[in-house]
Amino acid sequence: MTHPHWTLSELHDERTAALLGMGLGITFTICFVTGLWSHLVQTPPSWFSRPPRPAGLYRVTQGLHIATGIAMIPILLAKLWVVYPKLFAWPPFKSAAVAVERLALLPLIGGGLFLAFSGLANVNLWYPWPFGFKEAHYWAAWITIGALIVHVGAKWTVTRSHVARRVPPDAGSGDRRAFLGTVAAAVSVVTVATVGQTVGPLRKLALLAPRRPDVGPQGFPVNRTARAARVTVEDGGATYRLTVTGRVARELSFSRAELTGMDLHQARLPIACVQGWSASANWRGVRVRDLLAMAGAAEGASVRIVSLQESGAFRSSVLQPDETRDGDTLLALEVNGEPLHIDHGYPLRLIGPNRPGVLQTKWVTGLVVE
Ligand SMILES: Nc1nc2c(c(=O)[nH]1)N[C@H]1C(S)=C(S)[C@@H](COP(=O)(O)O)O[C@H]1N2
Ligand SMILES: [Mo]
Repeated sequence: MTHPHWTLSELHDERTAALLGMGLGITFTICFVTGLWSHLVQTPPSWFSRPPRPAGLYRVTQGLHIATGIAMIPILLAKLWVVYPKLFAWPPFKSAAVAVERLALLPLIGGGLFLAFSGLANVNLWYPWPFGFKEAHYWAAWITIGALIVHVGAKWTVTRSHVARRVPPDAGSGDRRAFLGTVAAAVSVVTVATVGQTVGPLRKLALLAPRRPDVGPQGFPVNRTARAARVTVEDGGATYRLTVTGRVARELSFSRAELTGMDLHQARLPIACVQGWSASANWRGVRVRDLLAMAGAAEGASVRIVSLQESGAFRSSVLQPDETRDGDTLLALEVNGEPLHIDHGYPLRLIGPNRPGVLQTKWVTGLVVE
């Protein structure tokens, strides 16, 4: 056992900062790319078509986004602790290059802390701010990566020589190892305690996950309950209808009993919530493409899915042509062999392959062909 006795002079050095910086650079890059992907699939521009396959892709990319985002927090705090004496070095600007490098630290540190804080708050469904989470988090990511590129450019040579060990290790290397070991241990602990929300065998260890993947009605979590969404199903569903309208040859309307009597299809698909938890289930329901064929809609149409929920961002979503064509894109009546619980979307919910959780619309009452 070494007794850590880190002193300012020994650890506030370039090598420690360089190694932590490498760790941050790698995790931030993974987090940034998976975040861009998430933004692209949630708000697809006209040139982009969300691929329905592989069915579990979004589950992996979003799981990585949340895992790397959380793993970064201890590394970021350690790095700030290591470099903070330098942040206040005087005079602030020795040359123009140093001035640019130091000015870029403001958006870098501010952006990094904002991303970590807003991301963690979102995972915990806590919105202590007046702006939209998605947009703010997205734009902060661009500002931060811009500042990061400037920073990496400025530090490249120094970092490389330390990582390649061209600079001989100094007297403080034992303490540094202990310090970095502690940071690595903290990263492992927070990672194991969060990835359990998407990696089944680790679920018992998901102590930091606000929603455990196996806890909730019918064995998986609920992000927004029917009560929170102010959805009620009157007369036990007797007056419920699903309508198919828009650009169709004939408009259709079904009761739940009529849907239950149709040709049903089963698929095992995950709900992969943007907030990092995911869970697979066996869904059974009507294929969207069968309903569209019955209504005489054009092949490969886009379809707006409308729910009984009257307000809120997730009350409606769009299926793109590749998704409506996919035979696993279902309006589910049952999950894991039982009729849907109202919090999972009874009387009817959308479930499709490789869609972010926010787009798996619950309490569906209408398909509008566009
Ligand atoms: N109408 C409606 N559908 C919705 C939502 C919502 O708020 N309203 N939440 C979405 C989100 S964010 C997720 S992760 C999934 C969760 O589905 P579950 O509650 O069955 O697990 O439903 C989605 N469908
Ligand atoms: Mo979600």
